[in-house]
Amino acid sequence: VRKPTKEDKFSFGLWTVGWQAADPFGTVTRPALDPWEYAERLAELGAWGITFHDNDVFPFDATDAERDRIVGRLKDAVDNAGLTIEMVTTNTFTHPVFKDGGLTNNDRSIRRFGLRKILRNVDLAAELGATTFVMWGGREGSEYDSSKDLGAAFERYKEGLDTVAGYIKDKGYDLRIGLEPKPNEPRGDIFLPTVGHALALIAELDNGDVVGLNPEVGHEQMAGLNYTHAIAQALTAGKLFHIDLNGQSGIKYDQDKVFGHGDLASAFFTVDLLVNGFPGGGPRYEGPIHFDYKPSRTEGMQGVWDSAAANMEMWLMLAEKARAFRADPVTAELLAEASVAELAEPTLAPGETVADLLADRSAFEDFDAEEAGRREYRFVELYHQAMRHLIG
Ligand code: GLT
Ligand code: MN
Ligand code: MN
Ligand code: MN
Repeated sequence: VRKPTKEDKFSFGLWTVGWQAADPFGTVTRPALDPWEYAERLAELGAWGITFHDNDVFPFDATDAERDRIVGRLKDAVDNAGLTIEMVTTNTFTHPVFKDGGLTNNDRSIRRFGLRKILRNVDLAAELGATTFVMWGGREGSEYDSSKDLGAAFERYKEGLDTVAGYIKDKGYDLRIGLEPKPNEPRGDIFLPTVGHALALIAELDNGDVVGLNPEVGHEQMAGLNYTHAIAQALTAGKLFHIDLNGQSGIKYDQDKVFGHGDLASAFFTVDLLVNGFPGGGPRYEGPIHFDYKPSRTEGMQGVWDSAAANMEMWLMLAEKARAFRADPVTAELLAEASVAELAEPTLAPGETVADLLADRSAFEDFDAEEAGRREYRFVELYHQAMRHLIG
């Protein structure tokens, strides 16, 4: 498989390769490098972009001078390496002040502090040329239902998002917010647990036009849901602003494995959708191919770079196979037998009214449901055809 190039638009969070592998049961297993060292190495591997939280780059309590110096140093490295800073996000989860959340904390003074930290980082994101501002509300939630006025929590979540989105619009920044759903971890239950929950909340916002989704593979799969369906719905809603690709094996803790190292068949169909689009056309995802994984705790620095490269290689291998799958005449025949193209045809004819439908005897009175119930779809054979391309 060919080497990744900038045209592939591969992008990585600095917190991915930069994860030192401390977990609830053990200390770090890897050293910390400076942020620009990660950036330079990612560029060498063929990445196009990087993303980061404010505090992946400078400390929580950095002075303005320190912040400017470190950000400037990173920006120089990024420019020299020909990288793009495509997304910036805010850490509102590590410091103890955020233990009950930022935007939905019961403590109003903490909510005001959280908003200020986010707005400050929106300015930085715009200054660095990022076009997506991810908001993962990992600490927005609860362990105990008695701990929150849940109605007020959703009001405050909307207030916070509308404030940030309104600020972006007032400033005229070329920036859109990508909400990142997750069902649990670190909170027992996180608000906006799935893509569907986030879409519903966005529809209630005043400034929802600049608010969309950054769905993560593992986060939907932790909830037992289908990632490809989730991004498909976000796409049709015009809300798929960004993606977090990684691997997860079933409903358990957030594994953040290499893309494809969890549910491989699901990863294939995710790539099929992103590379080939819906079979009948429609909205396409044009954004970065962003990986949000964690090199496993067993890995040293060699494993960090091996695994970063593995994400990109996995994408390239699956993209090649997905293209071949769609181009294969056998696939075309099976798609036709399955009536896949027919689903793109509106159920009512152009201009047809409900009254027309009610008057159409062929649609009901003369319709042979028994006969239609006997039709073949050959969905299994079509899926197996995909598997032939994937592993054949
Ligand atoms: C954190 C989380 C990720 C989010 C990051 C953005 S932070 O690592 O687990 O899924 O994408 O805030
Ligand atoms: Mn994750
Ligand atoms: Mn994560
Ligand atoms: Mn993520």
